[in-house]
Amino acid sequence: MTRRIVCIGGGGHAVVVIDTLQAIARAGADVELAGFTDETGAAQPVLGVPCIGTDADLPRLAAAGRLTHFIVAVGSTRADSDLRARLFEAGKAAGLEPFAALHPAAIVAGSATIGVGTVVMAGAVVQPRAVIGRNVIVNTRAAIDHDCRIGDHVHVAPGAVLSGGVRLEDGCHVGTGAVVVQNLRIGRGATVAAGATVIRDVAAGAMVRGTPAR
Ligand code: JB3
Repeated sequence: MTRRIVCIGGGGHAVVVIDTLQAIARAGADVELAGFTDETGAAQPVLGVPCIGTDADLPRLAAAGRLTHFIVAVGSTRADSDLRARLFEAGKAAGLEPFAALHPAAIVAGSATIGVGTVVMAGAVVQPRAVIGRNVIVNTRAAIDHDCRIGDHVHVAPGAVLSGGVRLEDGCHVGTGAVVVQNLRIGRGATVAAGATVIRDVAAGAMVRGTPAR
């Protein structure tokens, strides 16, 4: 059955999510990108995909069968760290299923587990026995090595590297190009700044930066 997918959000992150879904469709998956929602409900098309309203329209569109699945396509959460989690719950409350989108040019080991609603962008690598939660962003060229465990609503930004056995708790953000050495734990909602090198555990809610990160 065709999955009719809506992206929740229509900004910079949505461009990459939409391109990923278009690549998946070109590779032969039975998916249709029905549109995106944003705060205005009246934005210009993105890569040819129309804005179909605001999030308030989702229950009606789901009930009419025009949509079956969703992806949270808002990436930036600096002003509101729970936004992606809230939008995930809103999509489900509208009666839609979260869709996991793996770009055909991502490498995902057969023994890795990818949660619902998670996106794995082009050039990312997810190694054996990694377990990735729900509504996670594994952004462009990020590397998740063997046995990592990643919670829900996490963002691993472009080019970030997690060595083997790293644990990221729910809602973490690992910034662009950051490195986390093996077997460390990054606590719930913590932020690792872009370019940081993390060599010890990071407490829940903390923000660390620099090399070594503190
Ligand atoms: O660096 C990279 C590769 N990507 C960045 C990404 C992680 O974060 C990107 O360059 C941007 O810095 C940022 O992308 P994002 O999150 O799409 O931000 P922005 O381009 O500012 O667009 C935000 C979009 O979210 C706009 O279309 C808003 O209308 C929409 N939005 C905000 N709140 C919402 C809501 N859309 C819906 N449907 N519902 C909301 O509650």
